[in-house]
Formats: sequence, C-alpha cells, structure tokens
Amino acid sequence: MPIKPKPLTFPKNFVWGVATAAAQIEGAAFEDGKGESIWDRFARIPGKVLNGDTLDVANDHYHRYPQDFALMRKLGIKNYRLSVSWPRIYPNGDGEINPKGLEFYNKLINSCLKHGITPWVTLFHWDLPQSLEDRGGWTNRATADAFAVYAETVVKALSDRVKNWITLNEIVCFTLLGYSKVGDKAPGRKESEKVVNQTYHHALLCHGHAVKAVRNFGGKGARVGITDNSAVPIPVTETPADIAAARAWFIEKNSRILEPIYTGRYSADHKKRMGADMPDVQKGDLGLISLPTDFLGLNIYTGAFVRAAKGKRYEELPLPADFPRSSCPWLNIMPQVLYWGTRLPAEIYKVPAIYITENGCGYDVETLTESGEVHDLHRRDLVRNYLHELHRAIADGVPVKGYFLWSFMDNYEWQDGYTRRFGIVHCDFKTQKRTPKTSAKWYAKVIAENRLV
Ligand code: GBH
Repeated sequence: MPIKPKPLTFPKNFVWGVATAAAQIEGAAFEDGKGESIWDRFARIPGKVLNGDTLDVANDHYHRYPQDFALMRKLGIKNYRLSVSWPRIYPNGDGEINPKGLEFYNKLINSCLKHGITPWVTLFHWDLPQSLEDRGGWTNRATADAFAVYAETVVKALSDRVKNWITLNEIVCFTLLGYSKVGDKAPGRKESEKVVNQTYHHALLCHGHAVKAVRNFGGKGARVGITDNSAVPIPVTETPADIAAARAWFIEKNSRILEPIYTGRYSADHKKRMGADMPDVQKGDLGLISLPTDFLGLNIYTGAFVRAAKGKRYEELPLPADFPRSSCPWLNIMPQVLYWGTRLPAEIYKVPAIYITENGCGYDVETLTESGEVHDLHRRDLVRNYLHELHRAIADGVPVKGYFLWSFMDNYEWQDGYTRRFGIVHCDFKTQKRTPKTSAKWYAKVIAENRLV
C-alpha cells in the first residue's frame, strides 16, 4: 500500500522572513555623520574580536541595499527584520540629531517596500553610542532617557510605512554579557551582580519607552513587542513530572526579563534569589515596563535538558562532550527548543502571539564549489528539523505567527568577526559578491509553498 504523507503545511498568513542587524551588515561605520558605537570601539581593542575584524565595511549594505532587496525579492522573501543604528540617528546618543541618518533609513525603507518586502524594525540591536558609554552606558539611568527620545524620533519618522516594531534585541547580550565577567561582548566591563541587575532594569525601561512611542506615534495598525533570547529547557521525557520541572526552570532562568514585562513585578522568588543585588526601582518603572505588547519575539537557537528530581524543583543534565553542535561552541543542535521555547512562555504568560525573530546556525568553513555553489546541507537540515518542531507547536495550539531565519547573509558575527557564517546567502567579504546557498534555495521553496519541502 503506497504511503501518502501529510504535507507539513503552515497556517495561512504565516510570516516567513529573514533577519539581520544594522551593525553586522551596514558598514559605513563613520560615514554621513554616524557616531562611534561601543562595538566600533571594542573591535579596536586587541584580542577582543577574532582577527581584529572591525564593522567598518561589513557587507557594505549601506551602499548595496537596493541589490540586497532585489535578491530577497528573487528568493520570494516577503518579511525582513532589520535594526536601526542609534549612533546613526544620534551620533552622541542624545542631543544633536543627524539628518543624514534618518534620510538613510527613509530611503532604505522605501526601497524595501518597493521590492514588496514588509519591514520589521528593531530599535536597538547592541550598537550603543560610545558617547553614552563614556557617561556610564547601561549602568546610567540617563541612557534610558536618551533612548526614549531616540525611539520616539525613529517611530515618528518611519511609522507611516513601518507597522511592526521590536523594542530591543536580547537584553542579556548587551547587559550581562557586556558588563560582567561571564561575558565577552562590548563594552567589556566587569561589574558586580548588583550593577548588572541595574543595567537589566535600565534596558527594561527602554523597552517600556519604546512601547509607549509606538502607541503614541505608531499610527493605525502599529504593533510592538520585544525580542528576547529566553533560556529554553527541554524536558528529558514528555511526562508531566519532567514538563513541570522544565516549566520551573523556564520561569526561574527568565525571571529577570519576562516576569517584569508580563506580570508588572519582580517576583518574590526572584527577589529572594537576588537578595541585596536587586536593582533600584523607582515609582512608575514597573508600570512602564509592563505596558501591554502585541507579540513576543524570540531568538531561539539552543537550550538545556531538564528533568524532575527528588527534593529539587528541577535537575539540569550536563551535555555529553560530543553532543552535536554547529561551529559555535554554544550552539548545540536541539530542534525541540522551538517547541518548548514557544509553548512554555505561551502557557506561563498567556502571550497572545509569538514570532521566532531569529533561528539558524553558524559554520566556520563553507566552500564555494567550482560551479559557484555552497552546499550547506547541514544548515538546510538543521533549519528543517527545527521548523518541524515549530510546526508541532502550532499543531498543539501555540500561537506562533511567524519565523525569521538568521541570517539573510553571512555578516559580522560580533566577537567572532567574519569567520563565523550564519547566512543563507554567502558573502565574499573581499568582493562583496552574494551567492545564495543551497539553504536559501530550499527556504525560498518553503516560503513559496508555505510548507516544509
Ligand atoms: C543572536 O544572538 C544575535 O541576536 C545576533 O546578532 C547574532 O548574530 C546571532 O544570534 C548569532 O550569534 O558566551 O558561550 O555563553 C544569539 C544568542 C547569546 C549566543 C549569547 C551566544 C553567548 C555564548 N547568543 N551567547 S557564551
């Protein structure tokens, strides 16, 4: 009897897209009045970034965006998550505005729309103006006040054409990983736990300010949410006990960000864990932070295996040394994170809509064949397996509305420089030639047919 497989179709109107970030692709780091960012500075400190790679040129997207949008259109990509560079708009973070910065994003958004692509704009993806860092950066509450002005400026300028807004990208990466000894990101400070908690709190204030800016100036149909890289547990077995353990783990590991946003308070458990290291909170802060949003954006790549244990809320299992991973030591290949990473926040915080704002993988060696192809079958398969789990989440009723693959093209992978490639489009950084990889051609088909092929 011939077997008739069920097509793995996604819901009607499912949002398929690709993602990038300004600092990682634009280049033109000192052009047209752009101010220095903390990454421009950090990349010049010997030993901080692999090969001393800078963001100065990157993919030269600043000059090549029309061609890049033409390529997206050719691949059938209809949604594009990009970020705006704060130091391009306010070179010093606050004070004088740079009209050429706004002009650039006006032209970029027009070109994007002209190519039939819907923009999803992230207001902050790590490129803090160095001038603000010189005044304390995220440890200084004034940074949140400056951000409020910046966010309002961008929303006012683009809201006639941009309807989807993301406030911040991955708070933990520019607070904890930039300001504590566990991190290796800009600005590379080593502060106490108490100070780090204060940086989180200031970032949360920025989120609130941005939500307010979209509500006040976003116009009709504007929607806003944050992008978080919540830590994701996978229950070792799908039994009630292990699932309960995973749920407890999820709540605890993400309590710094999701609890204040969704419940309007830092929980008693969180306060107990932080003790004297709790941040200073002013009257009105938590109301601002917990303003209602329209969706939760999640960047999900990897996770941890968790199970129930006697006398404890959970037990996290150590990963075997040769567990499969991409070239990134942190990116262990666990497709199930797209299932549990969406289901748990939907259940716990009753999130109305979830978008995967990033998912993908990075490899150090990817070779162009003589015929000029890049057979990244490992990436193709990884994405397919992850999407299978996302499909399962949707089938179970998790309100997942879209998926953005990271990344459209190989780009500046922060402290790993240009070595680590996350793109579905190959970029030759000497010639700036773009070549769609096997994964891009496959993804184009997925988008066109709205199902896993
Ligand atoms: C995202 O971060 C970023 O948003 C994006 O800009 C980036 O290019 C992309 O992913 C690929 O990296 O110090 O060993 O504990 C991904 C989440 C969280 C991954 C921090 C690396 C630090 C690993 N990142 N994590 S480690």
